[in-house]
Amino acid sequence: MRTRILNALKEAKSFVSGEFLADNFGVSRTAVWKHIKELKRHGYDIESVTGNGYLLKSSPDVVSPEEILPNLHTKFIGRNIVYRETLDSTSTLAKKVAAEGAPDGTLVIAEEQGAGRGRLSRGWYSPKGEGLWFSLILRPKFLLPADAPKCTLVSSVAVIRAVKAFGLAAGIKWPNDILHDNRKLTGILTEMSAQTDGIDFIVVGIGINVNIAAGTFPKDIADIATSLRIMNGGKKISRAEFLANTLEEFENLYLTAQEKGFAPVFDEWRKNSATLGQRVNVIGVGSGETFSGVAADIDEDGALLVKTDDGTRKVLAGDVSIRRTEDAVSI
Ligand code: BTX
Repeated sequence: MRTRILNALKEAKSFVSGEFLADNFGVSRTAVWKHIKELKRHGYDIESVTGNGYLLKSSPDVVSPEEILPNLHTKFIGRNIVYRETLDSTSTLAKKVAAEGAPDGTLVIAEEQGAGRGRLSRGWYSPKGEGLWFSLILRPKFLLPADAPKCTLVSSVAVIRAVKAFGLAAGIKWPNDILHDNRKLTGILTEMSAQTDGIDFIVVGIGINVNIAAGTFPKDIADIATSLRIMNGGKKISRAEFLANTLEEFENLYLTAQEKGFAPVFDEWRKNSATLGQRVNVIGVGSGETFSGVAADIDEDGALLVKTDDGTRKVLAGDVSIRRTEDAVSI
């Protein structure tokens, strides 16, 4: 009800009477007033004038369902939203609610994460209100457990499309980073719960540095991180709009993969790759084995094909850390 009242105020762009809202939504004027009070408590600046009603003057910069849903035109991605102001990790909560039966496409999103997770127990810096820190729950009947890493590639193409829609540019570093000027803009963490006979659910966790200002990243990542705001000459970008764009692109790509297979998605991935054609060092996690070669292509599994002096080696996501040989720092 609160969302519907808010939408009515947003659409009107002028005063709306309490009586009109009450009649329209079949509730009492006192109930309307209570919802307005609640919206004000959440940071909406609403003017109330006796005889005129309510006027929405400004909305807070939040990624609550009230702000996301009016912008979002998807069939199932993000239609069910779990929103928190603060969380340890959206992926940790997503796995919990997925195990409890949350529907396909559920979005778990937070304004800030206290313990955002990267791969291999690394951390992910997730300051309040300055980025998009979210996880999607997927229940793909058309995929086998071995296909799960392909969702990382789908996600990176979705983010690239959204970046382009805002007039900016970035490239994909295999398997899970979006870079601009060789600095990390986005990280993607794909996790799965599966049985021998199929996938129970996949959680794709995506962290996008949206409005983090130049010079404010913590020291340890100051030289390797960037944000859309920095790329946009210091101008802020609407997180709710960027999210809606990313989710719509994700759904389009996911449905394409379901109907036609991953080939068209992988072709777009190749066109936006910052890895292909580069000389890379591959570092086996656990095994510690290291080799170098030229990143030649990705195959039909989304694995990276690296040409070495001894032939072509197939590199699977999750097993390796990969660096351009000329990179001075590890990212
Ligand atoms: P990764 O292991 O490839 O990258 C982690 C590394 O990236 C860190 O060790 C650090 O060097 C660097 N880093 C940390 N925070 C940032 C940042 N904000 N911007 C740029 N570089 C950074 C990448 O793992 C996968 C990250 C997924 C994060 C999302 S957020 C929503 C969801 N919830 C959750 O806990 N994780 C995912």
